[in-house]
Parts: sequence; C-alpha cells; structure tokens
Amino acid sequence: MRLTELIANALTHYFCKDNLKTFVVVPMDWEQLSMSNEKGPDEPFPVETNKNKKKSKPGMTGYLEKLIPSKAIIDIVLKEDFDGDGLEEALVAYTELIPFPPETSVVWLKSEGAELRHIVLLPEPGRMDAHSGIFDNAVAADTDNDGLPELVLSLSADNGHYISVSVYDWKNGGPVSAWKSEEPCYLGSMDVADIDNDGVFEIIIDSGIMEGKEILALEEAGYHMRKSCFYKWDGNSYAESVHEVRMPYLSYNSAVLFLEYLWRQDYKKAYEMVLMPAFMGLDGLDDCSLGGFKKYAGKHIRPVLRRNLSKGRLVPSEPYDNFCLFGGFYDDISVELVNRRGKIFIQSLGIHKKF
Ligand SMILES: [Ca+2]
Ligand SMILES: [Ca+2]
Ligand SMILES: [Ca+2]
Repeated sequence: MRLTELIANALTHYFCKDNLKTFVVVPMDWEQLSMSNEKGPDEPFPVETNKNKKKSKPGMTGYLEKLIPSKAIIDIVLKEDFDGDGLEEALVAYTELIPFPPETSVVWLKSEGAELRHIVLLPEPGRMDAHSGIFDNAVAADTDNDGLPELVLSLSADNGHYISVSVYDWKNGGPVSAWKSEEPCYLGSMDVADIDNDGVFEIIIDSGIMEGKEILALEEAGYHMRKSCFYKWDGNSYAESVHEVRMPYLSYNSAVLFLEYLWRQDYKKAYEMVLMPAFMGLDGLDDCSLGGFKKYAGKHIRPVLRRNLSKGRLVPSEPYDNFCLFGGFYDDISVELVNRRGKIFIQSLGIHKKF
C-alpha cells in the first residue's frame, strides 16, 4: 500500500468514528505509520493501539479489559491529567502471577480525539528483579513545582521485603523516568505529602533498619526500628533529608533504644529519655538525679535484662503509640511512653514474670 493510500484509508477511519463507544480499527500500516510519525527522538516507550476488532465495553474500561490478561490482578487504578492537556488519562498497574515469578506492568491510557492509545510503562530494572514484585502504591502529585503531576510509583519486591520508588514525568507526549530511589528500601513504605506547606509535594520513604539487634530477635516477622527520609525537589533533582518516623514507630524506636542503652549501661542516654520522677515512682521523689536513676536501673532493670538475654534475644510485639511489649525467656518487659510537648518520653517500665 502506498503512503497516499494509507493516509486516505486512515482518514476514512478517523472521520467514521463518532465517539469512544466505537473502537477505531486502525489498519496495521497506519499503526506503523502513526508510530513512526508520532514517536519523537526522545520518546523512550513504544506507542501501541488496540487492534482488537471484537465488540467491547465502551471507553477506557473496555479497552483495558481487552489489553490486560484476564487472570492478571489489578494493583492500582489512577485517573489524572498527567500531561497537562486538560484531559484525564488512566494509569493502571497490574500483576500476572502465572507463570512464576510474577510480572508487573503499568499501562498509561490516553484519548486522542475519539481514539484511545496506550503506552506500556514498565519498571526499570534495578538491583532487585524489577519484574518480580507488585506495585503497592502509586500517587499522582506535583513534586517538582511545574504545576503538573508526576507519577510516584512504589514497587514491592522479594515478598514485600524491599520497595523501590520511581518517579515518571511527562515529556514529549509520553512518560519518562525522572528519578528512582538509589537503594531498595528494606521493609519500606512510600507516601507523598506537602510536609513543609510550600504547595509542592515531597516523597516520603520509611524503611526498617537493623538497629536494636543487640537485644532484639529480628526474625522474619519481627518488628524493626524504622527510619524516615523525605525527598524534596531542589530545582534539579530530589534532595534527601531526614524525616521524623511516625507513630507508633517513633515510640517503638524510643523503647528499643532505651532498653539498649540500659543493656549497654549507657545510663546517661537512657536517663535523658525518661520522664522524672514518674519513671521511678515513689523512689524518685527524693532523688531522681542521674545518680539516683543509675542505682534504680542497676537494681531493678539490668538484672531482668541480664537473665532474659542470657537465654536469647527479646521478641518485640506489635507496637502502639503509648505501649511497647518485649517478650523474654523469663519475663515480658513493657515500656510505657508519653508525649510531652511533642517529644516522646519513657514513662514507666513493667516487668511481668512468666513463671
Ligand atoms: Ca491529560
Ligand atoms: Ca510536576
Ligand atoms: Ca512541600
């Protein structure tokens, strides 16, 4: 077929369409012509069109039902104006569990006139296998202060042990990779919020850290101390800053650190964390100095830690804002916490003999 015939053929199809209820059957040649005409030099993803001629549900739903394998699990559905043309596009992430390992895909679906077109957006290969996870979070938010949303995508891999966060921006009519977290984040979670109230969103990534292992049994399902970082657009890229861990992990981190300081006999640091005189009860009324605390902890707490840790590490239970529990061989140790003027203090420590 010659080029003029191709164009004429395509135009006929174009003007015969009335609305999105009718799928455009684009001739194969036109699809190729369309791709070669529209794909600019900077466009990194192939543009495809739906070629299925069967009758289908109208609109984006029908289009995607034909496109996505029927056994795939839909992870995320977003509808936003990503490219700033005033019309909303659909973004759908899905996972195919069979064959193993699972494979993830992200499809961006846009209407152009009465025609729907899609681009398959796959996660970039990183240190972890990018195709063997599932998308656990996706947010459309303006993180770079240009007034248009980017796609912030969190891929959870290795049975949820690691997440990797990517940002896609829209340039030259299609999505391009704008940023990705450097390291996979252990037991991570992603959120987007305007934490400094300047009208631009920051990307927040919380993740587990291995601190506390001196006293804690960090089994597979155990609770880990967490850290939090936020990533703020600096005009060129996303600059990393420390963010405060949210509750209940703020309490949990405090409780673990407190027990660890006592175990290491770092009484000064432990003392700075307690609410006095409450922590020592009646013993604290006459002397709640560092010296008094050291004597109290040496007599009532360290022997308990010693006898339990001689038999194995403590097993943490689900943390709460004001209460954290650690199971030892002989005793359960509870740590009660209180928030005073925005700071967490250790209010009391309970020892509960098991037998
Ligand atoms: Ca749009
Ligand atoms: Ca933006
Ligand atoms: Ca902000």
